[in-house]
Amino acid sequence: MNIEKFHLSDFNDARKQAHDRNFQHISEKVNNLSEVLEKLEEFQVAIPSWALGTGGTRFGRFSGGGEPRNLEEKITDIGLLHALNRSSGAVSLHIPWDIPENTASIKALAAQYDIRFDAVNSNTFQDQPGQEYSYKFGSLHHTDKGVRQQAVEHNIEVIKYGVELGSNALSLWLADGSCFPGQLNFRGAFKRTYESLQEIYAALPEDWKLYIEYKAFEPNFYSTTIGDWGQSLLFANKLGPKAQTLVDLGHHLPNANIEQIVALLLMEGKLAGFHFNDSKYGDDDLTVGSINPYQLFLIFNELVEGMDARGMHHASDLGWMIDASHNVKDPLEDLLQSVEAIKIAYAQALLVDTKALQAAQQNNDAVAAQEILQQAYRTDVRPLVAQARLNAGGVLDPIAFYRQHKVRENLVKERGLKTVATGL
Ligand code: AOS
Ligand code: ZN
Ligand code: ZN
Ligand code: ZN
Repeated sequence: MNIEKFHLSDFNDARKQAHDRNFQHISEKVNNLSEVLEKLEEFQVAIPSWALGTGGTRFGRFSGGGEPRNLEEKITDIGLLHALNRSSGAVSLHIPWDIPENTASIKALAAQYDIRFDAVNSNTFQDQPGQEYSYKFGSLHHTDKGVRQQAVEHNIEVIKYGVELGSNALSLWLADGSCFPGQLNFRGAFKRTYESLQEIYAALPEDWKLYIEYKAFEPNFYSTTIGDWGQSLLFANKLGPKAQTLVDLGHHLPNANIEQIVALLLMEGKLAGFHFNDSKYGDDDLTVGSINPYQLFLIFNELVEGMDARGMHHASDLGWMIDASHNVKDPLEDLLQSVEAIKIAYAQALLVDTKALQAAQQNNDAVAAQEILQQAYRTDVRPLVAQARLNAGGVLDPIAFYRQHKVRENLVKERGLKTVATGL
């Protein structure tokens, strides 16, 4: 499905007057307006190849129809998102769910939509047809050297795909752990994982990063071998400068102070980036900002302050990816909402009066500190985000456009009603 340029401008023209009023109102209050707009325009969030279909539950998949049937159609869907919001110019690929049969042509297709390849994800949490060893009892931590070797080789193969596509990071999440006390020797599991990771690390090209994701529980319910940021950071520190810790927002125990974790990892130069999502209970993988947008803002506040302190470039010095997937929404509308939530939190963080906040902290003035943060958080920054999108060639209201132009209906017509995309 092609979104013609004239559709976009017709749509924007009809909304321009109302938008201008809102934008005028907020621009009077922002003193670094052009800087904020520029940063918002530049900021891109990678779309995971597994989130373009419904899913996210072990208990059933309920396709809404028109789901992408192959990698080409997934790239096309991301191209559609990017055309609307100009902020989804990257894809995070999962191997083997989305093996590119012809990397050159996939790369060319992505370039056509102005999409680059973010971190590539390996999978040693499922058995694939024809594979020699089973991952039932883990992969990189397995007691059997043969299983570990198979998992290492898979990761090296994923790196090779990534190199061909122009990616520069391997994102690694392990389901390895144990379900019952006594099942696993923790130190043994850690040491074996470290040995396996060393082999993968050694296969990284010069300019590549290894993102080490952690997760408190699930699918293992007693211990996870990379269960928290401490364990991930231990590995990352031992391995070397290319290895960093990836924070998936849904992978913490309830009420964890994620913004503090983020601040410290960033300070140590060990923050790889994010898997954005939201959750109420665990790894719910819900739409970003749907449950706890204040937490998201507090995380971005640490990011902006911490990245500025280290002279880092917001848009490109960390990996920004969504990792969410569920059954009840149209996945494309859901992704538009997620990207929007991320940009809103980022915009709010850019409005924080950092100097005043630092002064309040210096004086132990908790009241002033809260006022400063909430002043930014309670500002309606949506017109800023919309203006940045407009400047970049997108539409003022992506979801309204999507519905008005019956994008899903068109995709169903093109691809059929009974389609199930690969993914969780
Ligand atoms: C699993 O819980 C992790 O969030 C993974 O990052 C991801 O969902 C999976 O690896 C899909 O590639
Ligand atoms: Zn994740
Ligand atoms: Zn997860
Ligand atoms: Zn998750």
